[in-house]
Amino acid sequence: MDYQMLSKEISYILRHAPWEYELELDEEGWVDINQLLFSMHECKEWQKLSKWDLKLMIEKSDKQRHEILDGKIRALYGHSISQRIIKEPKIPPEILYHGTAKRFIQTIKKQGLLSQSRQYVHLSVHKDMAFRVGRRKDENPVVLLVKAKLAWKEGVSFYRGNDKVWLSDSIRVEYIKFQ
Ligand code: HQG
Repeated sequence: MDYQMLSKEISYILRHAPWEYELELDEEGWVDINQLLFSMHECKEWQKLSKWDLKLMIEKSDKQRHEILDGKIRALYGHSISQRIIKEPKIPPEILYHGTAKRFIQTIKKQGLLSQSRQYVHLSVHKDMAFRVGRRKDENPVVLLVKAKLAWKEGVSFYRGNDKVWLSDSIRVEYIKFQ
């Protein structure tokens, strides 16, 4: 089993297109594992897929992208579907980081950080991880520092994705340090 490929497909389904597998997410993004397997078994590629494969996929992954609980599975972040995934607001750490491409900086300086095609802005706890996120789009990415606690104190909502990824609503320029 190619667990990386499986992880990409599961992310695609749970973040972007559950309907392609005739699935519906509940308001927190959960889907029943048996229903997911039933739909995926229709595909030749995933005919032998089991719930153990889903568990192994999570264990082997370089990032904590999905979680399993009580027979259900969900993506922890990254959603772009129009149905808003409900997250519980949490108090963020003092500082969070956002890695991005140089070519976006001028616009970010005007508009702040926007969620773009996703439901939330994605922020990293660690600077080196933000750098790697930015590397997806630019060989020499820029890492922005976000004054998360201050933004939160002034009314911006933050949510936890996993241990290393935080989500937020739009971040205005006044809370961003362009280093
Ligand atoms: C940029 C991956 C212009 C923003 C990663 C980013 C992450 C603006 C891009 C997760 C802007 C959106 C999410 C503005 C923001 N003007 N550009 N005002 N505001 N942007 O992919 O944060 O491996 O939707 O800087 O590791 O890059 O898939 O978000 O470059 O954790 O699990 O708009 O996805 O995780 O890009 O990445 P994305 P992201 P996985």
